[in-house]
Amino acid sequence: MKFGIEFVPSDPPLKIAYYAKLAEQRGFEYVWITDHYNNRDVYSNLTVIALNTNSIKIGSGVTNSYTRNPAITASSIASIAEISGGRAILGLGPGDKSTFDVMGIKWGKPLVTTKEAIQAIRSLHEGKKVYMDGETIKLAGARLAFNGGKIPIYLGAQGPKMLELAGEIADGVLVNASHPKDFEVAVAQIRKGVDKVGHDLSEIDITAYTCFSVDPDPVKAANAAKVIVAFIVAGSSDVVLERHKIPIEAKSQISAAIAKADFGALMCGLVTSQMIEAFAICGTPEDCMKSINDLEAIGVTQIVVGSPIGPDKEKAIKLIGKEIIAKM
Ligand code: F42
Repeated sequence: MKFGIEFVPSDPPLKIAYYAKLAEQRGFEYVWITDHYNNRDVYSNLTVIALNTNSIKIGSGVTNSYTRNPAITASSIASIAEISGGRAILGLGPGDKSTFDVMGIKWGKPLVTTKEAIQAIRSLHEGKKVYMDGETIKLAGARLAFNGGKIPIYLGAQGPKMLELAGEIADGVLVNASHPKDFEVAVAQIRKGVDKVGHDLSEIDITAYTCFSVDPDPVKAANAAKVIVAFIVAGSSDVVLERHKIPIEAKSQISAAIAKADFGALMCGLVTSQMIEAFAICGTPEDCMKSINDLEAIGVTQIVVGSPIGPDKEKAIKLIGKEIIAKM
């Protein structure tokens, strides 16, 4: 099992770089930075991390091809590859619709758009002059003037078609889920894509992009996870909630509490232990280790430790290094 760590750049870049360096020292192999317009810029963060680390691989986790033209993305991530000495990974997904709405960006054909963007970016990284008259992506002779080398592309995917596409064309897939039940479904879909193109499942890095909260005190770990789990429940499809036997009406109750910023209600009852079990890897290092082993048995090859990481980020990174990564 490989370990990655996700940071949301709601903290200043130098603080994130400090955590990334700590993670590198504690055995993490990947650091992923999220991309939303309302947080600090993903590529600025990746640059600062590249300059403050030596070996950890650094990726956008994930950018999209609506807010950034694929030619710009090809150039940005190739710049990170150059700055980091070849450690860059491009994580690309269809994007977060709610952030597009407020920017006035129309979210059309996410599957086709993402597929065409990956094809365009790969061709640009191969040094080609790209003419593309796709359904949604149009390039008329774009070419990069420098060489970023071969950069792995990971697809952020949850839906069945997107997971299948990942199996067909991506080097890795970042699945926003933490529970074996979700990965049973996801791996079957990824396998369909892999089979379609005659590849082997082992060629794709199946990554669990988890909500993770670890602490020697399991109650503290659970409390730290509650608000994140609330957002996951609010954003989950009915199919996913049913899979985990979570009442569908809980979604609207939690969404209403989030809309009113009623965090007291989330902390004291609305977010249940059943929800935390379904949507987070949470508890003591031993509890987390058990969940990780269960995911590995289903085919997960990378665990991304995502928000909140733990009640105290720095302590949690050290704890994961010592009690989980070193013991795997
Ligand atoms: N989104 C961000 O904006 N920023 C991030 O930092 C971020 C991180 C992240 C990390 C991991 C991860 O898994 C997702 C992450 N996301 C992030 C969210 C990501 O960008 C997507 O919003 C999320 O993965 C949801 O995508 P999805 O796989 O559910 O795909 C959606 C688009 C979907 O509906 N998929 C359907 C499916 O079955 O997979 C396919 C829909 C379809 O076929 N559409 C047709 C098409 O061509 O696109 C068109 C149909 C029509 O009628 O027009």
